[in-house]
Parts: sequence; structure tokens; C-alpha cells
Amino acid sequence: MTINPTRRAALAAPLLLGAAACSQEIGERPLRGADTHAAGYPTVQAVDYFGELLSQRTDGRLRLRNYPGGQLGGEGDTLEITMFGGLDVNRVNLAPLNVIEPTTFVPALPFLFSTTDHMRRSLDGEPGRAILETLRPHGLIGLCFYDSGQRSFYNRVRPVRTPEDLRGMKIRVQPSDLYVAMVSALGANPTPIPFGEVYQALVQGVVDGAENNMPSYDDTRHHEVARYYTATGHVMAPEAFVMSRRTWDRLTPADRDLVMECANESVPYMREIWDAREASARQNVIDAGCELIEDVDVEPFRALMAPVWERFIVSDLQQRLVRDIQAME
Ligand code: GTR
Repeated sequence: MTINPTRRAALAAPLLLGAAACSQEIGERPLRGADTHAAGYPTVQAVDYFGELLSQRTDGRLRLRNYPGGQLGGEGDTLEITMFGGLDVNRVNLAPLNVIEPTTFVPALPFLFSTTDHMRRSLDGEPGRAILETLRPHGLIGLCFYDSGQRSFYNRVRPVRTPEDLRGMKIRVQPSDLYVAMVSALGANPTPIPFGEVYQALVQGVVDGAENNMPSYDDTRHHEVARYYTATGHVMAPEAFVMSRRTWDRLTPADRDLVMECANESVPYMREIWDAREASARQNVIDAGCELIEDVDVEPFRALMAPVWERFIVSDLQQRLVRDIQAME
């Protein structure tokens, strides 16, 4: 993977940090992690919890220093840093992983999962494990998936009830071809922008809207600018918690088991916080005066997604994963 010049500056500081870190043994320094979300967001809390478990179970020998709020850069950048070993762990959405590993398109397919329960069972089960395993050749160990709810469209222009209402709108998407194709298929104009820059893009009218889950819509204050939220729930792609393979390879087998154990235990913890946060975020945005369009008929949206599935699901492995997930409904 090549790093373009504009990203070099963003990468430089943490890479230096990483170089210094690499000369120290694991255990002499804390493991370092990153999250694009602010402190207190459920993913950050889950990874902090993972760190606490790890520290308790090793009497502080293994501990974590997590850098939330996108301090170390956008998810694409921090993922590269993790692949190079400059960060030990990272919590990212599936979208930046789409760029490096095609199996990760599967759980990001629009309207693949029918319910939250279907999504959780699929990712806890064999399909989820198989997808995490495909990250290994890219220098990443997939530790676990966390919930990311249902992504839905919001905008500052008008209430959206049909794909027709979205037509021509400039919609921010995550930097992933799948999201670009999805929004194009709905007749809108996709604009890939890193998460941390979306608020300004909305304020300045660079984009008319975006799509995300309710806690992100609330937490980022996008709802202050884009008042219309339509519960399309089109994507239920999870969050991924990964470890750099370089770090993993330096752990003892017993420590690897412990890392996996603590990651797995952080999943139910995260889900509990997540469910509560979804409810409180919904209430917050209602209180803030946003218009929630929750009785939307999603069938016309779903009907336009066939070409997206066809374009991104091409290999035997991807097709098998899709079939297995559908069979678990
Ligand atoms: C959030 C997700 C972030 C990031 C963000 C985005 O739901 O938790 O990791 O992917 O969406 O839209 O960029």
C-alpha cells in the first residue's frame, strides 16, 4: 500500500511514536490504540474496558493507552499505521477495511441483515470469524466486532421518504467504493470525506447530508445542521477491533489467548452500552428539534441495491459468506 504525500504529515508523528515503541518490548510500555470517536462513545468505552481487563489479568504487565477523538488521524491513516506496527490496536469501522480486504464488503452490504439479532448472530458465528481471519495477511489480527447500529440518511434540505427525495443531493460517504456505489445507485451524489471533517462540510454546504447511526448523528452534532433523519437503516456494518500483527507476533501464546479473551468479553459489555446509547441519542435529537422520519418504506431503497451487491460480491468466498449469513436469518 502506498501513502500519498498529503497523508505523510498525518502519518509522521505516530510513526515516529511507533518506531520508538518498537524498540521497547511489549510490557515495558502500554499498548497503543486509536479511535475516531470522542471519549465516552461506546466503542471507546469498550476498548478501554478491554484494556482494564487486560491490565487486571496481568497485574498491569499488559496495559492500554487509547487515543480517542481522531487524535492520531482518520481511520484510513491509523489503519495503515497499525498495519505497519506503529499502533498496537485500533477500532475502526468496516469501511476502511473495505479498501484492503474484499470479504469486509459482505457485512457492509446494504440490507443484508434483517435485524440486530441477525447481525449479532452472524458476526459472533462462523461468518464473522471467517471475515476476521482474512485480515491476517494484511498485517492485522481481527479481535472482535462491535455494534454500529443501523446507518440511515440525514440531510439539511428536506425530509426524505423515497429515493426520489434523495435525488441530486450531495451525500457524504465514508471513503469506500461500496458506499460511493450505494449512494450513486440511489440517485444522489456521493462525496467521500473523513469522519472528522463532516461537520464542517455540512455547515459550509459542501454536502447536503450524510448517513450514519443515531449515536454518531447525535455525538458529532451533525444533527444541529442536518435536521432531517430518515430511518432507512440501509447498512448494519459493524465496527472492527484489530491488533497489529507485528504486536501479536511478539506476544506469548498465553498472552494472545488473554488478548482474545478480553476482546471477546468486551463485546457484550459494548452491546449493553450501545443499546442504551441508541435510545438516549434518539431522545437527544428529538429534544434538539430534529425531524425523525421513522415510518419510511425501505423497499424502494432496497430495490435499487441489486447492482451494488453484484458489483462487490464477486469471489466464491464472498458469495458463500453472503449465503451463510442469509441462512442464519
Ligand atoms: C461511525 C463509525 C466510525 C466511522 C464513522 C464514519 O458510525 O463508528 O468508525 O466509520 O461512522 O461515518 O466515518
